Amino acid sequence: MEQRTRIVIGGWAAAVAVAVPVAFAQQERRYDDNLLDEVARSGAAAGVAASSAAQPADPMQQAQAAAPEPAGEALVMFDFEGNNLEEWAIPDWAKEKPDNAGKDLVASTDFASHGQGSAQLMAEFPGRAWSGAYLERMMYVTDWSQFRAIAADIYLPYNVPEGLGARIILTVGEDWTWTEMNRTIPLKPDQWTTVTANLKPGSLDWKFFPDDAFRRDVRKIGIRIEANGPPAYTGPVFVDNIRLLK
Ligand SMILES: [Ca+2]
Repeated sequence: MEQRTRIVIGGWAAAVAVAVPVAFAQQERRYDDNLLDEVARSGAAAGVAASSAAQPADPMQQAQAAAPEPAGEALVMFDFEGNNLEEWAIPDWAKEKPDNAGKDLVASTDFASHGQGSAQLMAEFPGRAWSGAYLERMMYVTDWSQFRAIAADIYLPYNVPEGLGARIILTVGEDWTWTEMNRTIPLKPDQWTTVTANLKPGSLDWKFFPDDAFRRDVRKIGIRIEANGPPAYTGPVFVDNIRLLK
């Protein structure tokens, strides 16, 4: 078993990342920072359960839910259930930028693509120059080599003008390299859009061609909702079901 210990800068506790095959329980498991560690300790090799990507609680949400994953299984990392933002936040450095459009982040049950809760980003896009609303979270156990892709669902209310888009951004490796998707995925009003990025070596989804080390040392995960000029929009954007795909 490969074990490596790293000291995370910025006051975070030292984290141990363990490279092991990832096992799934019989039912879909909610990701937490100890999951891969748990698997390593137990040596479990449980059967792989298919993920149900959308299990909304009421018919209204069902109509708006994202399409199920076409193949493979998903490990849900962040589901925002139980009024829990799971350490996602708009970082202070982002709030200080003149082109920041992110005002606040709260847990919500107004819309969800998975379960009943989501993260509600309150945004203020001025509709003039480029602006972006960025939210992020530190990762602790960071070896994603078992996974081919990362995905997140994003919902815009019906009254949002067309023109907003989203990217996933990862901060990877010893040098904390900022790595964003090389294009913005367009978001549609009144529906969930799944933003997916391939994590495999040679993936075309990033601003460089990653090698396998890329997905072995992910330190932060971020999502940015952005507008390249228009539209002007003040209101909520919902994020849910951030997951790794096998
Ligand atoms: Ca959820």
